[in-house]
Amino acid sequence: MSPQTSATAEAPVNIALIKYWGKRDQSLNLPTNSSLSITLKSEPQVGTTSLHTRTTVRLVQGTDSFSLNGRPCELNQRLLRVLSYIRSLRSLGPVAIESANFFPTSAGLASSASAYAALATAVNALLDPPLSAQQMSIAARLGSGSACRSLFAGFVQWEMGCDADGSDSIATSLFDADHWETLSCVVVILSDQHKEISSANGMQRTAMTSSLYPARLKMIPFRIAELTCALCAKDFSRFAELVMRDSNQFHAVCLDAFPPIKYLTEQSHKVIQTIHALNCGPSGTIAGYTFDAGPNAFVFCERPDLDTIEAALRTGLPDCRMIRCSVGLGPKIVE
Ligand code: 2P0
Repeated sequence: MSPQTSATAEAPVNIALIKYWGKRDQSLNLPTNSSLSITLKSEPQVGTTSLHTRTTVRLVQGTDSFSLNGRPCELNQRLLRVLSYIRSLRSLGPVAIESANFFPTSAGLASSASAYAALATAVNALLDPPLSAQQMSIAARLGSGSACRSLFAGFVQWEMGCDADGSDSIATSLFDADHWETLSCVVVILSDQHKEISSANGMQRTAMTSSLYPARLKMIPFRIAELTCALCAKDFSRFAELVMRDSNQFHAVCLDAFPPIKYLTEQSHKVIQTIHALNCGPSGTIAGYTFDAGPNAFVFCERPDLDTIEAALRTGLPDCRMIRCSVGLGPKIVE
C-alpha cells in the first residue's frame, strides 16, 4: 500500500464546565489548574453553522503553508510549535494545511480548541506509527491549551500535571458521549465579533493582577471532584449549579484583573437573569449557563425542557441565534 499523502479530519468544539484560566508556562500552554469540559455536537438543522473544524493536511514539495476558511495565512507561532513537536517525534515533510471553521472564529466559541484538535488528528493520520494518546494530547495543547480536551468525546478532564516539560499535563476521558444522552445545550449567539482581549492575554493579566485569583485556584480541585460526582449520578440540578458558579467566578476574577477584563455584555446578563428566573419556578433547577471568554451563552438543560428554555430565552432576546447541541463525539478522519 502506498503511504498516505493527505488526510482530512473533523474535530468538535468543547465548552469548559470548570474553566482553564492561567498558565504556569506560556510557551507550552501548561495550565495553573485542571479543567473539565463537555464535547459538543450541533444538531444538523441549523443551516451552515456547525460547531466543528475541518482540516486537511497534505504532504507537499517546498515549504509549510496554511489557509483558514480559504484565505492564505501566515504560519503562526502556535502552528509552528505543533509541527516542530511532531517533527521531533516522527519524520514529516513539508505540509499544506487547509482549515475551515463552520462557526464564528475568536468569538468565545472555542474555535482554537477544535482547530488544533483537527490539525493533530489529520497530521497523525499521515504518521507511521501514529502518535500515542499522550503525544496527541501534547501536540494539540501546544497549539491551544483547551484543544487537548477536544480530542475526546463526552466529558473530559485536562489534568494540569506538575512536570516542567508538560509530559503529565494531558487530557483524558471521564465519561463517554452516551453516558448522559439527554443532556442538551443551547448555544446562544449574541455576537460573532472577535473578542478584544485574547484568552492568552486575558488569563495572563488575571493571574498577575487579580487578588481573588489564588482563592479560585485553591477551590478548583474540590469543584472538579464535586462535578465528577454530579456527572456520575447525572444529577442535573447539582451539575447546573456547579457549572453556573464556576462561570460566574471565572468572569468575576476577570473583572478583578487590573485593568479589568469584561467578556459579558448586557445581553449575556439577560440570559443569566432568564435562567435564574426559570429555576425559581415550580420545577426547580431546569437550566444552567456557562460563558467562555466572550458574550455568547451555553445553556444546559435536559432534552424535554429544551422548548421551554428556548422560548424563555427568545422572549428577552428575540433576535439572537440559537444552536441546539448534544454531547458530542471526538475527532474523526473524514477522507
Ligand atoms: C477553557 N478558555 O477552559 C477556558 C475558559 C476560555 C475560557 O481555554 O492560550 O484558547 O490557546 O491555551 O485554550 C480559551 O483559551 O488558550 C480557554 P490558549 P485557549 O476553555
